[in-house]
Amino acid sequence: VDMTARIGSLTLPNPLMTASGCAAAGRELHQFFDVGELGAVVTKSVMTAPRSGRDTPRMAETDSGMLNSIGLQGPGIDAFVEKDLAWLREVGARAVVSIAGSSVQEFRDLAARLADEPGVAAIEVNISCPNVANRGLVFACEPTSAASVVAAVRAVLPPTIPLLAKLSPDVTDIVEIAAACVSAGADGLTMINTLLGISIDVDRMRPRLAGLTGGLSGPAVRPVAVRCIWQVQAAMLAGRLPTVPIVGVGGVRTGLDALELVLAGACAVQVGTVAFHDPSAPLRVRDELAKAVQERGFSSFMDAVGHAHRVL
Ligand code: RRO
Repeated sequence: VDMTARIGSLTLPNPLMTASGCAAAGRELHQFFDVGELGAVVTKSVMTAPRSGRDTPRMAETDSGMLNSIGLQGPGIDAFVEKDLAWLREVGARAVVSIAGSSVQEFRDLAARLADEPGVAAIEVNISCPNVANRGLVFACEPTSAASVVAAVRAVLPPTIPLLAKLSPDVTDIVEIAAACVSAGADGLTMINTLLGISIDVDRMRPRLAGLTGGLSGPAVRPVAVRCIWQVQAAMLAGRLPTVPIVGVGGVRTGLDALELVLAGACAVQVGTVAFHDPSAPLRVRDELAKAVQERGFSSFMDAVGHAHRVL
């Protein structure tokens, strides 16, 4: 079965990617498998300056998923370019670089810096981090804010670098946000970031995370991801916004989980939380998805994308 995935001008050997944040630049995973085998490695969102992130504890396991309030810890763009991007090039991985800014100007500067660097397969603008100090900085929660980031980044990137906008599930109307991003020049949409949550330790009778709220990931959010992908794909099919590729992410642990996102409309799938206890999961999911697609009679992966919307 032909597993080639197309995201605008970008052609990938397969649709499996890491999810941003779950494996930094992929070094940890490379101990377990060759990250060059993936469709792409999506890097942890990088900001202009180095950051230590939020206070600990900032990870909490719950029986319905993982909560994190990392708060954009990272090396900053200079060290990222010098060390991480160079390493990804060395190992032959396709790099989708996730960027995060606390202003439109910061997003633009980050994109301008990356525009001239070799080895950037695509940019994912993270406008949906739930762990920013001020909810007003979650650009993906408001259509005009989302559009202003996307337009500013698109303006400084060459047309050869696709721009993905990563959306938040914590919005009233995901289609409205998606449409604003596409109108502003997004070449694709990544859905979804984590879902805002709180967990309380009933023994200590206090919140588990130092920062109180965190982003929920893992299997519990998969139906939310499927719903967001479904709604945006349905709106595209109905002509309510131009058709662009959707990259699906949310609680995928197996090939059949990935297939669910694909049938809803995703033409690539990111794997995150499961890799914390099964580091080779992204590659396993690739192989399981290939088998599942073939077993259902598709000769190419792209034929399965959005199949569940088809009228019989
Ligand atoms: O670093 C984080 O706390 C974080 C980010 Br940037 C994000 O986009 N999603 C998330 O769950 N955590």
